[in-house]
Amino acid sequence: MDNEISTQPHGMADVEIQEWLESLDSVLESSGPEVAAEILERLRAHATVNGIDLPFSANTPYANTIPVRLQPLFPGDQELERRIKSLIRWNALAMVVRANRVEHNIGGHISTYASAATLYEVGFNHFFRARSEEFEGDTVYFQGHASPGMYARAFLEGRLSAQKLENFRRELKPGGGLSSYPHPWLMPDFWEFPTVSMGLSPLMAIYQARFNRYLEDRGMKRATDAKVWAFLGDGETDEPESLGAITLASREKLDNLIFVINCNLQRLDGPVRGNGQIIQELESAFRGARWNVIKVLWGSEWDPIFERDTEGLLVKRMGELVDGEYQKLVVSSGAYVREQFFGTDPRLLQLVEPMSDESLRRLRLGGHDPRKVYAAYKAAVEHKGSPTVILARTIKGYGLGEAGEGKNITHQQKKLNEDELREFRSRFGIPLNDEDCIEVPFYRPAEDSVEIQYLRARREALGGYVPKRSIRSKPLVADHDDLFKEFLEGSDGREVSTTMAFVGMLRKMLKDAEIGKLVVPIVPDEARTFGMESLFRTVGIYSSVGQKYEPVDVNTLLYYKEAKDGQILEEGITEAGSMASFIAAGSAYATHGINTIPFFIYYSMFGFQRIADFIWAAADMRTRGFLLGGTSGRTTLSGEGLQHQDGNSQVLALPVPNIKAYDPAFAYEIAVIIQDGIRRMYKDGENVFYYITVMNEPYAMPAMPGDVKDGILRGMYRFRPAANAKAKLRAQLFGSGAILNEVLRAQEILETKYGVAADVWSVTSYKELYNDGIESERWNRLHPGEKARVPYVTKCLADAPGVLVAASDYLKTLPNMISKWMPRRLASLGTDGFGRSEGRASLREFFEVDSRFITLATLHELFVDGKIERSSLDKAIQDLGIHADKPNPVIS
Ligand SMILES: Cc1ncc(C[n+]2csc(CCOP(=O)(O)OP(=O)(O)O)c2C)c(N)n1
Ligand SMILES: [Mg+2]
Repeated sequence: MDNEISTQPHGMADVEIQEWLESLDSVLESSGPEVAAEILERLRAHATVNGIDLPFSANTPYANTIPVRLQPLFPGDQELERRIKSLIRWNALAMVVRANRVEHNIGGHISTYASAATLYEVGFNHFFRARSEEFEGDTVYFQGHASPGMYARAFLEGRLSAQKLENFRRELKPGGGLSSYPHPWLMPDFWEFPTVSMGLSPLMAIYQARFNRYLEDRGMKRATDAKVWAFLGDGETDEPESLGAITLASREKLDNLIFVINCNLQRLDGPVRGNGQIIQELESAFRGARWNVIKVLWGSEWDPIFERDTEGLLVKRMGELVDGEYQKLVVSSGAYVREQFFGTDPRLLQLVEPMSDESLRRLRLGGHDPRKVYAAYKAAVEHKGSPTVILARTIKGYGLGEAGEGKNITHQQKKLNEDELREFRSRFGIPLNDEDCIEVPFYRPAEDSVEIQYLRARREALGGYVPKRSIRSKPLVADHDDLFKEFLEGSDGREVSTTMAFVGMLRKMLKDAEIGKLVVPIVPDEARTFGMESLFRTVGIYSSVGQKYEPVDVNTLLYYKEAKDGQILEEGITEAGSMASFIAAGSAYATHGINTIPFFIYYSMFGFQRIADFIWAAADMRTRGFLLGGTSGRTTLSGEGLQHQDGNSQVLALPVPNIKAYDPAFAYEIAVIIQDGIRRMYKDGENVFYYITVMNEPYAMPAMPGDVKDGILRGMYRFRPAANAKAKLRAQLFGSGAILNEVLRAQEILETKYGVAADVWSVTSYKELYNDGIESERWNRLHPGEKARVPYVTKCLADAPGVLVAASDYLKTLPNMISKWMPRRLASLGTDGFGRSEGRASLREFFEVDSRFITLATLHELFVDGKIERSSLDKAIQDLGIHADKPNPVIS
């Protein structure tokens, strides 16, 4: 053992190593770190050339990145800041404990904030700049489970009343309460970013920082040194989204982005990496991705020990322990630390010989030391050329003592017994006596106390309070009638798809005087699929470095043009990243006071199905804009098969309360929906956004049949009435999207072959019809004495005779969910089941949604009603060429 330490492998004596180290030290001193780094780099190259195989390691030793000699002076009043932080700790704990006393299991988290308090307080007192008229402000993504700490601070700041704190997690109490986590939907004046679904906020933060640059490069906002800060849990980094876009951040040189990862080494159930070191793992991932990595592992108390350690034994020892051991060590007695940590080597023991057990116990971790955290933040905000991640070591449940400090149960600790409360009170010096403290009252010192004065002064110096959400954009003014008029007139027999029609509108919008600049087209490597490549040339693809190469297709009309002021966000194959851009652009009306209007067009199957949680977050954030599900329709997208053919997304859009989902069939329907959407979102400021499915089947676009705008927007209108309204056999047929054409063909077959006169309705939105239906029901239930409201669908069909048949390219549940407000039984056709890589006609036959099946369904309904004979039905089945024993598409 001794031997191993005093001489290195291959017999190199310590003294030799010492000489090398000393010469490096002298270079450092005389010429500075850049020259030292250059020498090391040259040495490495030299070694490689000479056949020395140096294993790749992106890791640095298990030590602070910023050495003491480069540590700046702490500019604040450390003692006062500690007292303020203690008060916030207390009030955060009080919120959770009180809430759970009133109602068992209401929940809340103490230990996340307890571990991160210093990380936040240094930010609040010295870094986070508020948004103001003059300055856009920093953008901060707070870790969701730390929200009690944010509320407790806002309480001290005088922004939230004790009453509000009392109603933590009880928004429905009189006077309102505070939402469990950051939800702009629930607290629109306070929270900006929903972060609690883990993994979303790191990705959103990266694209937010990138979008800020996009706005600057396009001349839409002034370039500033505003930062995007994202606070994450170390456990959270296991979500694939968390690290999924870190190379984008470095590629784009986003030095306006700072991640702070609170490395308490624990998640909910236990250690993040009991058998490894999460900090080293993250360091290598981020360094490998070329981020600036700053480790804040050890507090100032360790500095003199490091100084005494001239042989590097301490750092070596620190690198040996796995996180499971550290978790125990940091909450153990000084004697235990001495024995277990330093006891492995007499020379290590010697280092701490002069220290008492008590001072060993008090050795703090870096993330609990404001001086170390300040140094890291300062280095991060001053760093140029790449994003920074700060890996800060902390203890989960810091200060909870026996109640949970560092314990595996700590994440869910919500109750403290009397002794534990007194202990916490004493540890943080809260001026409450033994009796009062067990009531866990909220505590705010007097307005003129030094604490409140200091806290207010700090925030004033930083421009105001954070977090705070406000709408800073001015509403649009134009009505854009001219812009959309041409699309109401039909395509003159020319066959176009609704996707092409939409792209035509987009092209026109991009040229519009008021909204042209505001439009943000977003595509995940699918522009050609949607026929958008002409936009490459006209508005350019955004690239922060312009185009450093001559594109291979430069001689063609539609070449791949990248430009610094390019308008298209061509995100590559990342629906999640594109959605994060959509969110940044769609919330810029609040974040930046700019009404950017995102149009994110993607393969519809990879939207709601793949990134629904981002869409949910967008909804929570009151994001505005248009999602376009392209190549949609289970049978309309031919050839692509099971994974691509989307018959689901219109159903998956149902749960998102503020998304308007439309399945339009014709260009004029899309024009009406988009024009009205821009009005609602950007003129009237409504907190809705849009999902529109568009298809790739070409057909002639009709002109709008009269003024049916209201019907289009409300979800249905009669598109083509029956030719002979007086016929004996009557039907009402409902079609949507591309399937409307099948319905129109069925209308003809029914009329010419079977003497059935059918009206055809275009159902543009089952979701709108459903919401209207449930709202009418609810109103009637709550107002029994008043005139009953009639659902829109009921009104439409009040005088509509005959049997009812609906067909769409989505699940049958869509028409079924509104059938109860129809005057009679409804037969629904839809595309439940797995798709096939087949042609359109075969797919529509397989899923039983083509004109023949619509005809059959209508005749069958007439038969059930006793209007036609069984023999006629049998004959029709034969004439239509339908095989009764064909496979069942739902399960085959
Ligand atoms: C997507 C998602 N999955 C699971 C959870 C439930 N959850 C909440 S906190 C937590 C543990 C958090 O650990 P970490 O990220 O290390 O944060 P810490 O509280 O330790 O700072 C889990 C699993 C969640 N909020 N989001
Ligand atoms: Mg953790």
